[in-house]
Amino acid sequence: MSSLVVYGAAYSVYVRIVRLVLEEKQADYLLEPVDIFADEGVPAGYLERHPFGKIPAIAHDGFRLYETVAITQYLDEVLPGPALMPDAPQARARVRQSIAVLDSYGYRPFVWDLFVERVRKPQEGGTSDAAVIAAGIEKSRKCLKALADLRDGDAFFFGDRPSLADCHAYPMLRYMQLAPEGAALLEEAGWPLRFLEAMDRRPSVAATRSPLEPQD
Ligand SMILES: N[C@@H](CCC(=O)N[C@@H](CS)C(=O)NCC(=O)O)C(=O)O
Repeated sequence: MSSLVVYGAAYSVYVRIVRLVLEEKQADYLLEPVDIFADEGVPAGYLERHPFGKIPAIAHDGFRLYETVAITQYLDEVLPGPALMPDAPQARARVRQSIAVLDSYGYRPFVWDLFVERVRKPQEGGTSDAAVIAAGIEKSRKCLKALADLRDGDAFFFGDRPSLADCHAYPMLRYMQLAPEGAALLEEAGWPLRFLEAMDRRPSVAATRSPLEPQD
């Protein structure tokens, strides 16, 4: 039996992306806690797994890998279960393009400028910066429009079942939804609500719920 360890924390967007892929593949894995935001800093030894001190990293039968896009494509190729990449080269390119757009233009405004600034900062005793949120709204709107232009599915990004693009988008859009300004943008765009509803019905989402989401 193969061994698969994910190093990271359940609150992390990028760790959840990897775990969504694993759950969609119905793979067995162990989540080994690594808290890179600990007061003492990145845990001793973890830099051997990830020289930049970020999460996630994985070990699969001793094969070490970091960087989420490399991890998810590797897992999709080596694990049994439904393929999370389409067959056609142009469709595969669209999946990769959507992921690159999410990483390059979505993650910062969706997660940091809206969710962290509006929700997490006050929870931790800080004060939200209205200018950061205002700029985040504009950047998020632009990114949601770009993603809308790439998608060809109704609920899922491509076709009628999840792909790596859906696993990549869900944790970012879910956090964004928890900020009122984020929820309003998702409603304005329309498609993200259908996407989130479809993903919310999947066992993979229930199995990877973030401790930072409302617990009901
Ligand atoms: N390029 C990395 C990004 C991973 C990343 O940013 N992870 C966040 C947690 S969601 C992190 O480790 N942040 C710690 C830091 O930036 O110091 C990947 O794709 O895996």
